[in-house]
Amino acid sequence: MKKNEKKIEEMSMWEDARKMLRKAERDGVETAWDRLAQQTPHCNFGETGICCRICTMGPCRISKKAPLGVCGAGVDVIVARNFGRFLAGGAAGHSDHGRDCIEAFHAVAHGETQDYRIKDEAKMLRIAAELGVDVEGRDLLDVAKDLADEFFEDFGSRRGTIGFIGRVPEKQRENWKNLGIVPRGVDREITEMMHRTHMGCDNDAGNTLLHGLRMCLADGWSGSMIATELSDILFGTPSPRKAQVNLGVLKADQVNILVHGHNPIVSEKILEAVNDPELIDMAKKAGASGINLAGLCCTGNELMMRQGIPMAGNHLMTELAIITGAVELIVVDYQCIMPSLVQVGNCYHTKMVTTADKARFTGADHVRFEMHNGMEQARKVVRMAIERYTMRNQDRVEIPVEPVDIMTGFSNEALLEALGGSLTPLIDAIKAGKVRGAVGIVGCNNPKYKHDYCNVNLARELIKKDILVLVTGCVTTAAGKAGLLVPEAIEQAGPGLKEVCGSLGIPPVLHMGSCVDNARILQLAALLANEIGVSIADLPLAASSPEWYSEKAATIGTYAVASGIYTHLGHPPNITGSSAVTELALGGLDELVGACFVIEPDPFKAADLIDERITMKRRGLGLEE
Ligand code: XCC
Ligand code: SF4
Repeated sequence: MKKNEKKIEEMSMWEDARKMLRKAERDGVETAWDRLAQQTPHCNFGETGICCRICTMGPCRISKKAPLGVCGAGVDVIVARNFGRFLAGGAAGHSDHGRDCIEAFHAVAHGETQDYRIKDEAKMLRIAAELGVDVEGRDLLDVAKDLADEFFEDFGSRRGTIGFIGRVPEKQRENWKNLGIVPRGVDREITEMMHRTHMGCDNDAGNTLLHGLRMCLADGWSGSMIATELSDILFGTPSPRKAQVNLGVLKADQVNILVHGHNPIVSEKILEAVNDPELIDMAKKAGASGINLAGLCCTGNELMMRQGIPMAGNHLMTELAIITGAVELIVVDYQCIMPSLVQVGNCYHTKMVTTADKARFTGADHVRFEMHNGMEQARKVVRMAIERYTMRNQDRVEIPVEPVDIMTGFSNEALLEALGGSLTPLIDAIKAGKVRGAVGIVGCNNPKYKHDYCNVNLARELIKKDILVLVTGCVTTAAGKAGLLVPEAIEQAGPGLKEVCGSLGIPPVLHMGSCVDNARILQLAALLANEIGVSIADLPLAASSPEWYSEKAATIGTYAVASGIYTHLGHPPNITGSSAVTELALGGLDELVGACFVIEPDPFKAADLIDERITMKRRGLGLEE
């Protein structure tokens, strides 16, 4: 028992997680940490990226005795191809989510749905005008039809470049042109990556990776950016508001529903349904005091940013949330949903419901969400949850902690408003060294780390150094639980950041949204660069994903680097079998795009490395001796 106690303390830094891990042991429930132990040690060929399964002359794995695959491919080519396909998976994930947003918007524009509408008309008109759609004196829905078509065009291959290319600082665009990495279309770049990495195509590791940059740029500046902008248009542009985080947001006496996944198209409707008086009445008849909706992962971020609904947890909390025994139903769309949730749910009374045909889980109930029936389906899901409540065993319920308050909702629009309408105060603060720079800490959890330890400590260290921190994705919940997402957190910041954030009444760590919302950070970086008249690569900025796990996180890191933002990762992707690929990622890219990756598992050392880089960039701008 004592030994396990220690083990559990090493698994997560949080009390709510530890208590649920102990409960999992008592209840005989297996979690990701147990399965990681079963999978350790990992296959060395896989971990270093030197196993090729691209054709059936293989599979081939590279060793001293066998340095070439059957076709003659060497280790650099094999690693580059594997990594290229890894990045393609991430780009496809975000960008297909973006496409789903366009389909929803298209359906609204064409009057094919009553369940969705244009909520931020001003933003829609602004973006339509930005992309060259005629807006003067036209009917709103006509503009929307044209804008939907504009966005759809970004996915094809008929155009020379993606639509938002105008947002990229000119110096940078020129550089991309010279390198041949201006992104053309989202689907085109992803398809081309699959083509290039077919046997017998791109057999030059550097060339494959350059295309990887282009593909990831298409994800960041198009697929993800479209997802963000359209979600704002359909559901409202986030503005600062309060919310709460951790497992304490679950309510022992209410019907608890969790939304998990990424796309607000589903979760926004569930939120509407839980506020339906008829359904609340039904819940009361079933013996509950009400219906409680909480989020997980990125769709949780989306709802928290716009509507202030509470966040139950991040990636590694998803199984643990069910282990509270208090969750009636978990409704998911896609991405980052562990298949194990079905089994964990079966250990309690928790029903899992899938909504997207492209993400079905054996053992879950499928309630297909379509544009025309979103509201009806959402009500159905909520009714299912209420029925489940009568099956709950209250003796098995344990809600481990009290919730923690946070502040959320920092879209660029909101940030600009907080700054009084222009970036000048922020730029002045950067010039004066009060805010020495900014770092986006983004991404996931990974059971290979002590859960959230690196996410939280990196954020803490950076704000101490007067570096503003922006968070998205699963780092949000980590920062929130650590008390960093409230204005009072300025007490933990360095004197300059404390002064600036204190006078604006904002936290030193700002929540900017979900994973696709990293596009907000790109846009902010571009706005700053344009305002100062430099390229993004010249700015004192960095990005970090300390505990990343997913293909999407690697894609985000790659578009950050390709956009000129120095990017820290806690551990490398599966590329270390090739020194050529590794050296390019960790250094060579700096000469090409003005930024590269850096790997450092220790958050304190990582903070120092990032700090050095920011100092270097400040010197480059003449801001520091
Ligand atoms: Fe997934 Fe977006 Fe990672 Fe969290 S942070 S584990 S990718 S939910 Ni993007
Ligand atoms: Fe082996 Fe070449 Fe086929 Fe890869 S593409 S499996 S290295 S023969």
